[in-house]
Amino acid sequence: MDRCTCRLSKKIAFSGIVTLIALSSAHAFAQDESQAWLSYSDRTAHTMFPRDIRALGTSPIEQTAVEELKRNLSDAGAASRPAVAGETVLGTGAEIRKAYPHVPVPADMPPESYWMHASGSGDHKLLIIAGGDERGVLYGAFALLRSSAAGEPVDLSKTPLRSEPAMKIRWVDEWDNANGTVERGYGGRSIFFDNGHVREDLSQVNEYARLLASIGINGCNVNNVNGAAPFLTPGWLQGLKRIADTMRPWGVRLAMSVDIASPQKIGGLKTFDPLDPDVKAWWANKVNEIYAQIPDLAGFTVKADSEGQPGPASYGRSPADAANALANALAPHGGVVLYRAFVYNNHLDYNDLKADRARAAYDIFHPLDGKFAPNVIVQIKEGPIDFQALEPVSPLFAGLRETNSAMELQITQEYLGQQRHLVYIAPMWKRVLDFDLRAENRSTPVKQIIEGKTFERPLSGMIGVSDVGRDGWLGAPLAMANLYAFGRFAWNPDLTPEAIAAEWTKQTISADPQVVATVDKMLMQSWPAYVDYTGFLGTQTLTDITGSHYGPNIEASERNGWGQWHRDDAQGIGMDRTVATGTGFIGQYPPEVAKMYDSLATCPEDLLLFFHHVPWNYKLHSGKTVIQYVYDSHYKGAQEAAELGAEWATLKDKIDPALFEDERARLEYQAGHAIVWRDAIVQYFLKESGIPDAQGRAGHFPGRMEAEDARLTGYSVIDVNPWEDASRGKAVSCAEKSCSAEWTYNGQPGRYDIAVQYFDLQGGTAHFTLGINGNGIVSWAADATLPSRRPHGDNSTRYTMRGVELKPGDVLRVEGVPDGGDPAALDYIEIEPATTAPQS
Ligand code: GCV
Repeated sequence: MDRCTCRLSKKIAFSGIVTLIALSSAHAFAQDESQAWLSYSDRTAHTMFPRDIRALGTSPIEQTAVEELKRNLSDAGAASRPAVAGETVLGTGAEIRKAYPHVPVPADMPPESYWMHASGSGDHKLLIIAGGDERGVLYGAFALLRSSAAGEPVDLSKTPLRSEPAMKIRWVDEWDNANGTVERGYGGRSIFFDNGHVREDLSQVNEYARLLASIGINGCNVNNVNGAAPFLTPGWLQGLKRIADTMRPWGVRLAMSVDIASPQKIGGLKTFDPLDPDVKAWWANKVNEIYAQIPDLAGFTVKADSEGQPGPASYGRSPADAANALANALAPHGGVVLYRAFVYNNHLDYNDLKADRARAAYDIFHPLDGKFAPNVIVQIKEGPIDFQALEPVSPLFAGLRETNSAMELQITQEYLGQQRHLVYIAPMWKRVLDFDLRAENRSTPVKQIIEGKTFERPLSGMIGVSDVGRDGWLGAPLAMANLYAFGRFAWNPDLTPEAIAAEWTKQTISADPQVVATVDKMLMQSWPAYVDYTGFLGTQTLTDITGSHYGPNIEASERNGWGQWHRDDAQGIGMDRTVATGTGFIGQYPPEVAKMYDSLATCPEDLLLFFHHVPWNYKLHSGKTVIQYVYDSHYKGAQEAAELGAEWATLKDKIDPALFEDERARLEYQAGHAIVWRDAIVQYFLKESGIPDAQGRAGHFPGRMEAEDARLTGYSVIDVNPWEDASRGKAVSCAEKSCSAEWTYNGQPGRYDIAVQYFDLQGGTAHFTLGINGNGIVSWAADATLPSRRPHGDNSTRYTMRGVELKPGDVLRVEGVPDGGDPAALDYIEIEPATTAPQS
């Protein structure tokens, strides 16, 4: 059966009634953020089903499914829904067939699939949820709960609902460290570990596994791919067993990252050469020891010969040698090895115009195609560099035809605003999934490759680096749409980002059509906006690539060994990756795609500078020059970021007030930080190219008054590094108890918004006051948690006071009071016509 007959875009109808979108006006606002899209609040969408619920089997997973349906019926808002008489019965296909021989359960249900059917009437309604196995039963239960959020009504008595996952491997990876920190995690400390141990309280692990199960995730790798060796020691294995036991009732299998040097690091061997017989024996024994405690361990993930992690290259062995050594140990137990293709040299020579990090994965893994054991899956990041704002698809997906492959995506927003910026990544993922690599000159979209269809691979899938933490999972409520979308795509990559956004919004925030339309619009706008203000025409995210990966830092990617280069100079910009004159990376793609990228005429312009080096005045198809595009796209991007806040403002009084205020503040911050990005990139490339902005914006800020030009008391002028992160490269910093900067206003009288641009550093909470003519009008604390302890684009922050009456001669004064390591540094103030109407 084609999985798209699954009709998940339909609401479920059961004997005529049956779906309800609860829009009670007596809001309980009971949703708890930790439940995310499973809050079952009275605002969100609900499906109705017969209230007597039972499972035919006794397995923990079937019992979990029953409990989840009951939880839905007993949660907030359920009382306002009419009850449906009759029975909801869950079981595997075999169990249902035995108990209800008349029910037409399909004979060919694959593992993890589900089938739902309704019959009967009055008090004898019967809703059947059958699973291809126990996990399928649980997925069916969650599909039932999701169904009213998913689309048009369908009568289950006439049209049973059937669905199966597109991909076998649907895992999340967590980069949690033994000490409880999470690498690239922005939602607080680990839910799994603390101070070198598995946490005593695993209740959040239980809730997380519930969320994962609801979107069909079947594996969770809990420890970081870096520094994994200690996790194989006996004490850790006992703790990991507890995690596995907690996730098992949700059908989520534990996986773990392993360090390929473990035989030496913790095993006492003199070598970790994967071909050494003692090393092989060590792995076999270790794996037996693990399975004795965790009989359903899903497998190992390996990062080797990458970013300082040890690897087989130390012994002249290949990734296949290393992967197979582990795979052979795991095979008797049914475990798999996810061997990461993120292997590259981070000491490349910038002066070598042929050097190219993008080439690494294909150069290393393509020659090994067919040499991996059947239970090895090569885990390939979606792009050839590293989760940038925009990259082309990795050519390796087409380069492995006799090897299992899976795609690694990042749910945590490392290079995408770290959850402080709203970026719904599903449209980017969709672009990757749908990209047709034209392998063998035929249609071979990436999604079909990782479904295992294209090259008939038995194992394949999607892995999302999630990095949840204890503070609201991803640390930002709307970022949870990304976790949700990841699972939904892994189940069905033919879904659209728009449909997924609507499903998520209806279940998480509200089923009110205006809310759904607005939130979905915002989500869909957010990634293009982020690309517009952070990295243009394929230059990737122009951030500090050796540090925080957050704010603007254009030179950080250049002139070092990391290879995230964009090669800009006074004449032009871009990496020449063509076959004839460049690094030859383009030649790694199948011929039709390579031809498209190789030619300036056919290369998609949003990736132009990823593939080509062009002069600043190179004309795009629109007739606009590249440098003018830089100016225009950044002004547009900052404007788009501001619009997100304006759209959200229309939802006041329509959604949970706490959520409204939380996201309002986030979007206000984002709009300010988008201006930091815009100004950094625009002023940097204005200086570099020497070509002015045809619209006169770049380098001209009519309403801006620089801190270094103010009458300063206590403040000293400092150079900001990198210079582009401050207006004109300078700011003022306070080494006294308190300092002030004063400007005299000389513009037209009227109502204005006054923005104060300051640096909110870690290590203290500075305080600021903005005053006019000696009267303080507003104070605020610089108490955000932003990367870095010195002033630059990571922590440049904007506070805006709106609707202030000003007349010529008014004296504006900002007072800064440093605290600890935060010197209350100031960049400028900016006075712009008020954006809000006066209060009547
Ligand atoms: C786990 C990027 C990240 C690293 C990460 C690495 C990887 O380089 O910045 O934090 O390390 O990718 O995927 O292994």
